[in-house]
Amino acid sequence: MRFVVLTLFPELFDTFRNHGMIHRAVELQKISVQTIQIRGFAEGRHQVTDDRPYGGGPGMVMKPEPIAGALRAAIMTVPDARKIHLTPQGRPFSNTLARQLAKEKDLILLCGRYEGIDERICRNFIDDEISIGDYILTGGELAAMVVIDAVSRFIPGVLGCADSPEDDSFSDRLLEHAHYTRPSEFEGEPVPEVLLSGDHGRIEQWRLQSSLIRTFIKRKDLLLKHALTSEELKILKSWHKEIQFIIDFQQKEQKAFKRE
Ligand code: 4FV
Repeated sequence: MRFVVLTLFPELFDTFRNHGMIHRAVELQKISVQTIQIRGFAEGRHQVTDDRPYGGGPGMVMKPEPIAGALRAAIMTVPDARKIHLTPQGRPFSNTLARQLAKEKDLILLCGRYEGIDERICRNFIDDEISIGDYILTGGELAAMVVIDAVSRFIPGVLGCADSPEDDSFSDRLLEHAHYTRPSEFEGEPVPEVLLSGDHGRIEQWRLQSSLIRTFIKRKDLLLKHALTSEELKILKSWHKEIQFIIDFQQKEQKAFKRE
């Protein structure tokens, strides 16, 4: 997949492109991350890319002409690309959306700055608006990097063979189980014995319980968002039974205590 990023700060992507999984994926030619300097399409000696908002108000707005020029140049390079604008107005980004986008041929990512971009670009050039979260950034570049990183993980051959995006948190609806590695004892705290047992059945069961309890404690919303498997439901019911037993026991104790 080719990612073409339209930005006023292309140098921000140099470090991103040259490290870790992204660098490896570029080396393996699984992805490419090309940047286009929007200012290169601005008129005049000062190549102005922003102006005061019509109707007054604080801040500046990105002018439509330089962005339109940059978009047209990008479309020449990647004519079948999906054109995405990173903005707080956009669809919430997620692993599910990342998996969907990974099926596209190429992606054009438009990074805004200042208060935002002229609405006529959004209306006439953009296929999708995506937000990485309900907060305001100073620019869309970090959001573009988030999208490139998460989408690239779903491109075959990008993650190491053992590693599959299908084992992620959120991929199978629950938070990931707890992870441990050597040493088997760290500052007096041992690794759960089951993980050293070599018994893959017991390890799978432990990991499923670990995912469920972490999701229950940290992200209950996910348990109401996705269908659980019968195995997962069985575990929740067993916990429910155990908790009910404890509640009944405690209530009996309190009654006995009051009687005394
Ligand atoms: C953003 C977000 C974001 C808004 C004004 C850039 C900034 C500035 N992009 N998810 N949240 N963008 O805050 O994607 O132009």
